[in-house]
Amino acid sequence: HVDTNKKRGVLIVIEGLDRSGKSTQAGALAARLAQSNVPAKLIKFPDRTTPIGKMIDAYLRSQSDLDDRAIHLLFSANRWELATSIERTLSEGTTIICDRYAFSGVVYSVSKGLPFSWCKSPDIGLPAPDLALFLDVSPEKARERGGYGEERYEKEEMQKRVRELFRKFVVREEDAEQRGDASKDDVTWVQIDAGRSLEDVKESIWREVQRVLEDAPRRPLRRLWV
Ligand code: NYM
Ligand code: MG
Repeated sequence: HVDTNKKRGVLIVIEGLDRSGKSTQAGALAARLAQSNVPAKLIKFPDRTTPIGKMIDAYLRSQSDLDDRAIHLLFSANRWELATSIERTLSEGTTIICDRYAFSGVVYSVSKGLPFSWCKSPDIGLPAPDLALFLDVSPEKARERGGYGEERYEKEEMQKRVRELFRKFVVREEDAEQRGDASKDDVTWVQIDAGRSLEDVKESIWREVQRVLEDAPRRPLRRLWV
């Protein structure tokens, strides 16, 4: 007997620049969901623990060099190797908070000069997030927070390009929504001003999450960019 009343979990993606406070906020959100008795699991991409993840890690720390397309496909493969487990977890009723997802995949690679649609294609069909939060922070704020780290991409010029591209994702989706465009990506984006205090950012995120926890379980899980 299948319990058709059992609510599925919700897929929440948190995206943003390096230094935007994503990981802190993702952790805080997981804790808050647990306190509220919502079963939740925190995951992050890249998942550096798998064999593919280890290749990505070596690349990011400049211990290896890879063609831009090759590393792009590895980032995507790293998501696909976890896609089945994500779907299973959601169908068991556990909500997933995902620190970076396919949107990071696209914007970082497009920032290096690869074509937008080429970058999207390997991630077509992944479980689509019910909510994508873009934690927006200015390069100035990131600098105040101690600047970027030592990894590849953690340079101000690159981060500026990445920021503009993330914003395009958000705006494009909002526009499609308003036009009632059927070809829209079916991803609900919310931009969060992550330059504010930790507490303020936490509250904004919590408001959005409560809303999606109400609505999303009634809809089937969607596929990304199909
Ligand atoms: N990154 C992350 C990509 O270039 N493509 C991807 O698909 C993903 C998921 O990896 N600078 C980049 C963005 C980051 C870097 O991520 C490592 P993190 O969240 O700093 O560990
Ligand atoms: Mg980083």
